[in-house]
Amino acid sequence: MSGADIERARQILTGARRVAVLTGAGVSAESGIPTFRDAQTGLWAKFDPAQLASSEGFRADPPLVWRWYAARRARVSEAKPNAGHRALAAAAARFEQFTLITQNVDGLHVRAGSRNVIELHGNILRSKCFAECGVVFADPDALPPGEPPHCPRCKSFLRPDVVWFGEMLDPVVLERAERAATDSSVMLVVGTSALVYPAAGLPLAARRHGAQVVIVNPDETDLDPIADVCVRARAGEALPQILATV
Ligand code: BV8
Ligand code: ZN
Repeated sequence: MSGADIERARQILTGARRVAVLTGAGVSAESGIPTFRDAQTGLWAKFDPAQLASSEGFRADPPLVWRWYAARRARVSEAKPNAGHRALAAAAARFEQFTLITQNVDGLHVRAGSRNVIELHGNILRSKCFAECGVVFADPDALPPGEPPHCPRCKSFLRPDVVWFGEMLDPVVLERAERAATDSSVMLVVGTSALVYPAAGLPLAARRHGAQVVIVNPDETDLDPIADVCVRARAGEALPQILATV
């Protein structure tokens, strides 16, 4: 992590008026939640996450998929927001417009105090009726028993209220994210491999509308070529330094 990159990122954000942030699993890694990349260690190593995170996967084996989400939900419930989440929450008030767009379903940005968070892919702590009859459980502790439990209204299965591969994002949510990106003068991209669409298209859209792009990621990503600066560091280390005095 070069001081020069931190300084460059800080310069770009200092004085910026409209900031949009896109985060991925990397921002929660320091909270002990494995990224998608390294999620497949241990128990779930033999499963393809895109297969588990799909309606085909759920139909093929509802208990398996439900248990996978239950295991992830338990990790999320134990986890605490880290310095990266907190730096983003604290920085918001310093900008005319600050929109936090996340691919994460862990709810840690909101728990860190961030407002105006756009959860592109839903939230793992919520469950809903697989048949979309409208039943939603916001509190995992209120879930009926069963793996998966049955919907109390139509007896179909319950499923996690997340966007699965092959499923459309909520058009209202996506439209809000696209507007925040194309309105922004700076787009901060933190902890994402930028391989999943339409989320990965947001920094490109921001760039096309004249925004400067700042990336924070210890590794290279496909987005690096469009960035004004790539800060090769972990979010929990870099974000407090970049955002502290802007
Ligand atoms: C859809 C919720 C209509 C569920 C998720 C265009 C081109 C190609 C493919 C497509 C396309 N359009 C659509 C597709 C298909 C597909 C897609 O993008 N496939 C990919 C794999 C190629 N998209 C969809 O299916 C979307 N729906 O488009 O519907 C449609 C349908 C079919 C065909 C056409 C159109 C729905 C996508 C949403 C799926 N749901 N999550 C759940 O969580 O269980 S996606 C899920 O995976 C996450 O939400 C996230 O989006 C993604 C994982 O990416 P990251 O978060 O970036 O995590 P990753 O582990 O990959 O990387 C971590 C990064 O952090 C790394 O770079 C690492 O270096 C860095 N890092 C590590 N530690 C740190 C760190 N950084 C900072 N600090 C650290 N400490
Ligand atoms: Zn139902």
